[in-house]
Amino acid sequence: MSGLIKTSFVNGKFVDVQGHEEILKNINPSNPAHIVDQFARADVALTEQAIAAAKAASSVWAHSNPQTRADVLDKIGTEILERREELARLLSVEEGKIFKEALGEVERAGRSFKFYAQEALRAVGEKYNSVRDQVGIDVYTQAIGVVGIISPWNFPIAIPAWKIAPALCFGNAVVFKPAELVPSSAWALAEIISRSSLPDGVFNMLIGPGRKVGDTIIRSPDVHAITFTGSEQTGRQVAEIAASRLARVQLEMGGKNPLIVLDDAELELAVDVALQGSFFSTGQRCTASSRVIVTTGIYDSFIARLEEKTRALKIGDATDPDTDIGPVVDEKQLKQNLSYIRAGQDEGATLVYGGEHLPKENGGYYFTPALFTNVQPHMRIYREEIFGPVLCVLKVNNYEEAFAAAEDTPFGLSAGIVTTSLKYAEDFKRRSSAGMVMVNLATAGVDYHVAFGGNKASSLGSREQGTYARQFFTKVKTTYQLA
Ligand code: UN1
Repeated sequence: MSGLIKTSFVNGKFVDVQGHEEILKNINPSNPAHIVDQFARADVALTEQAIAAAKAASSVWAHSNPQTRADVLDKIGTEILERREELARLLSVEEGKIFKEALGEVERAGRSFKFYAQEALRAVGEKYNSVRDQVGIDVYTQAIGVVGIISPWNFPIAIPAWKIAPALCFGNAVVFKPAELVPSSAWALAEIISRSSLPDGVFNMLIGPGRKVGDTIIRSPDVHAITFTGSEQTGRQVAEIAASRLARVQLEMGGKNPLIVLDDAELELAVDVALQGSFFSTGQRCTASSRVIVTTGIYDSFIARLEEKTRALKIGDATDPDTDIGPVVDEKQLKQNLSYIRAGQDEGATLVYGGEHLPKENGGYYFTPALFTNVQPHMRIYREEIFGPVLCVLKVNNYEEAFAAAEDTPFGLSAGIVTTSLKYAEDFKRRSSAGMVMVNLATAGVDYHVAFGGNKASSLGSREQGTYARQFFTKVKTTYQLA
């Protein structure tokens, strides 16, 4: 542990420790005795200062030269990529994601900044002839103003990056609140941003609790738009408050993503896609496949091979190169996983393997990936998002039954199918109500340069990432002029 107490970043500097703040300890879930960092928690007053600083800086940044914005974003992206190994180690230690996955996440964060560096230079408008003589019309986009960014713990750097980069790219000022479980990656990112030549106040980061910091951001009349990734329950509250004051909102919430495995699938590929989508990153992804829907012909061989490969997975310290699955993020999440395992058993599902707390000397929050069969569609483990490595298998007779089962959920983030049939692959892509559909690929693990998001209870508002992000981070202006 570094002796230093780290702080929030407001109006161009890391604030001084006052001495009266609550102290937040960032705990390593692989080894809870290890305190990664300590933070002085921001309060309502500091959050208000950050919002005021963002408001004051927003109009200069909104009208800044696009080359200036491109250079700032490119510089941030370059440093993230240059320091990828160090940042990945930090991420792995604070979140429990294995190093290889953490490295992928850091690269994605760096590349998001690089993508939006280029996007800052792209054309933004259209010219029209008016239906009235001698009138010209321009339609183009402008910055919205101040954007509130609230990010979750499961992607400590990639999600902040794919929200902050487009916000800055399109000329907005930012008030960013990372999840309290993973402040160290966010702090490292803020430190990189602090040296990027952004004018003071354009970027602010507050490390503190949702009930104070998050709430103040969401309710402030000076925050014009809020982008949030997290639980459905919190997302609904964010949306209600934002709607009550007519602020723009973008929500990415839960998933209960289906993966269909058809008789004609290649067995090894199907098993690997299920393992990757359901168990990797400890199942802590809103895109994880937690419902695997399998047709009868391949069912027995699929389950046998899946069980064999699940048993072979190594659970351990996230930074150990031999580890396949790191710990659960904290004790609360571990207890929640265990309670869902009991609920599944009580409702009559068969626990084929896993679902246990795996005690180790250092007391990490280790949990063996769980494989349930004999699952029925009404069971809680099949309907509710667990956010852990818990895979429920549903047996069906044919593609049509599989399709109906896949659709039977309040969520609609991602959906996958493993098949060698072009007909079923095409049909599934066309008819699925999910926002992202994968064929012969895991439901989780997406590119950084294309639209990301879901439908139904998974998402609200326009898409994140890629060129689609412009819709959320800008407003449209239409001008008319007499020639
Ligand atoms: C991915 O699967 O690559 O919170 C990204 C989440 C998502 C991101 C998933 N917003 O899990």
